Amino acid sequence: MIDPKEPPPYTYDRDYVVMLSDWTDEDPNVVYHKLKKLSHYYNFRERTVSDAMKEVSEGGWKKFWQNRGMWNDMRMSDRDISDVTGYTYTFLTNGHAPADGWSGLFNKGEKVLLRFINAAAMTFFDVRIPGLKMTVVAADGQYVQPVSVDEFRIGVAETYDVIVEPSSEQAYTIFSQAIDRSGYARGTLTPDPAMTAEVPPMDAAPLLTHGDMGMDMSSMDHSAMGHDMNGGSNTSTMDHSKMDMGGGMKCGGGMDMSAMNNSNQGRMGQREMGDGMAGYGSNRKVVHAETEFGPHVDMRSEAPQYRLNDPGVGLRNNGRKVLTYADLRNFNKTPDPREPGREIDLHLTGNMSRYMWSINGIKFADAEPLRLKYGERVRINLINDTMMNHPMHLHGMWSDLETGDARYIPRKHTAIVQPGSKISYLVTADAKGSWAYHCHLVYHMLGMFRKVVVS
Ligand SMILES: [Cu+2]
Repeated sequence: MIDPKEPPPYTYDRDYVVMLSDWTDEDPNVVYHKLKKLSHYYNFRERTVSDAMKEVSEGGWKKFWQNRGMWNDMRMSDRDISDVTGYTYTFLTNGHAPADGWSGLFNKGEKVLLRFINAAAMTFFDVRIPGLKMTVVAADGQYVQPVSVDEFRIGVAETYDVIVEPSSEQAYTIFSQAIDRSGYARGTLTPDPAMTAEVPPMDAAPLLTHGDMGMDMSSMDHSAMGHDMNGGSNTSTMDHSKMDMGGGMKCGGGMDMSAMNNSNQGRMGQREMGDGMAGYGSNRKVVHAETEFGPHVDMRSEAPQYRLNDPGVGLRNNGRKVLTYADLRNFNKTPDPREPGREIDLHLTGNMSRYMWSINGIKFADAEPLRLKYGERVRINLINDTMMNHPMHLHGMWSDLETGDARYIPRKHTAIVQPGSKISYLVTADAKGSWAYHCHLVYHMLGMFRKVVVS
């Protein structure tokens, strides 16, 4: 443990590191080759006949066909959440499988600091401790203004420090569900090593929405935004005639949105992206580079949005207060208040059926390094043109994540870019040398990777 020079801006009576990870006995090369051959290899959540009958009985045949037709036309699945799942992974808390579980002791009335680290290869976790509020005090090791939550999503390589204050003589479960609900990691906070707590049931497997695919929601019922699509209501309000799904569709398992872009050119050209979102970075319209067109990219977000206050797929409207990036404000003033001198757009791209990943359509092996001038302040806009969450990790320099308040911009080293969304951060190029910049999902980083050179 490295102790800070100055004492932290909070007190606690004891602390634990809580490291979450995913373990498989399969050789990682075997896992990768399975994904290359069949990107859905580990996903058993595709729809079944009984799902379909349930949907029909709830919404009727007409709605059913509208929904299914839409997803099938796009050759996509709204259940495509994780590449590698609990089918092969066991999810661990400090190295312990859920059955035995790790436990940490406390005395009633103590303030316990839990330092969560997501050290998984491929898994996002949704963490909560039923019966306890968690006060988030640091993100990626940097102090933030305290925020009280019931739950938070932690991407691979992110860290969150939270304080809990168990006030009764009982055990509590640290429950960390995998994002696709294919399993969970379990820990216990307890006043007595012999005492454990109930493990809650996992939430339902999440479904992706049209917003998660970066689609324009303006023709949709806005009150429905932010809800997971539940075999029902949303699609029916979409104007299908605006979505030319015809000619441009090829590729299995993916969606070529170029047809859609073309048919919407006029309308999209006038649309200001991110309007009314001051403090959330650039207002420039999203443009897809030439390199983003080709067989190696099977989806481009039509209208990616800043969704900082969106807890993300599977966590929306679950009745709990879930941490979002919009809640993160630096405990201290923005370290470098300069306006950025320039902006760099990086599109996170891929072809999911071929399991190829890239940035701006160019995989690492073919990419030029990203060059920053020593001392400059730049804005990096990350646009997610895929259906997956990507935890983007920049080495060597901080990512000052624009979460809404320019005076207290939180510093992170890893930031989740939600599917079909965009985020921006400011970087002060204060470290000369060559740095790695990549998605932290191990099977994505071969292609979704850039070298950054500061000189
Ligand atoms: Cu990724």
